[in-house]
Amino acid sequence: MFVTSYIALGSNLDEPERQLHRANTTLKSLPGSHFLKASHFYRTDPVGPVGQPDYVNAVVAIETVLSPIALLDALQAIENDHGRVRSLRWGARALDLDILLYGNEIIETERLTIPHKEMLWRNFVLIPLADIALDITLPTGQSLKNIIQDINGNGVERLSDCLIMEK
Ligand code: ROI
Repeated sequence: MFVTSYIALGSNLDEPERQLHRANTTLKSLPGSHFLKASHFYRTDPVGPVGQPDYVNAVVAIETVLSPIALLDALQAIENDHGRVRSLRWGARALDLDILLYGNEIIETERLTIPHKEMLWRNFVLIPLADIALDITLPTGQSLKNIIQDINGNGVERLSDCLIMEK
């Protein structure tokens, strides 16, 4: 059975926009999955350690038969392929792929927390997510419309018309 999953993309190294375009291309051929939509790209102020380059962020929707762990493994393989070195926590990275939502599931294991822990207060995640999923309700019962009422767009600037809607 296909489950809809939302994945956040972020990069602040090695031509971030190119990293995200490449990641979208790779995600389109993810095994057992169909690519549904991609948000616009956004230039965003770095959250966390100071002195990092700006990020480019986006969110995509896929439908997949992969289990959450199989999806996580596939995304980590793509990150590694983009030369990400998992050294510094919260440090600069060529490509970060995070599972935000997996159907209506709530998952808390050592490797996975879904919905993604920080998504509710990161405008660099919520703003692109709202491009493609404004009408969703999270497994916690909160509607995205309600959540984004409380956030501001400071430090998040739309870059391009890179919105892809395939279905
Ligand atoms: N800051 C921004 N703006 N975008 C990100 O994707 C991002 N990712 C991270 C931390 C270091 C928290 N900061 C970020 O992992």
